[in-house]
Amino acid sequence: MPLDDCRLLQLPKIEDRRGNLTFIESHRHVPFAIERVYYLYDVPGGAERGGHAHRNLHQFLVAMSGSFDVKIDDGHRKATYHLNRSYSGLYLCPMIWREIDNFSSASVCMVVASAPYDEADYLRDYDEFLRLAR
Ligand code: T46
Repeated sequence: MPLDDCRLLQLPKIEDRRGNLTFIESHRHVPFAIERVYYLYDVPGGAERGGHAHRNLHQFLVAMSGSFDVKIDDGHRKATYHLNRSYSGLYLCPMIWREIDNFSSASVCMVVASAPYDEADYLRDYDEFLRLAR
């Protein structure tokens, strides 16, 4: 099941009296080649992001600051992850419906992705997603 492939991944954390350092390398820390990075920030209280799935995209979400919830659904089962660390994140394989909410103030959601932005890769209709996922 795709939901079983989605998992929390720990990142390297280099602790230093000057501050901590974390890094992400393709295929070493995430199971795909990184082609894009984007981030959600200045998210107002009560806002929800996502509400779609991707046909082929692999992603890795990290709470760079603050916290938020990621609700995932593979058409058969659902799970919720609370992200609140900058040295771990949630890997999402293709064909996962996701909704992101419960953003804390000043939270930043960074996403590393396996491909450039492509609207054709999105499934934005839940019924269509279910039809393809089942
Ligand atoms: C996802 C969640 C976690 C671009 O032009 N380039 C980009 O790389 C992205 C990600 C978005 N956009 C444009 C497309 C829309 O006009 O930015 C606008 C907002 O995108 P969207 O409504 O898809 O944003 P979210 O926060 O609902 O979803 C985003 C990602 O699109 C999606 O892949 O999994 O963050």
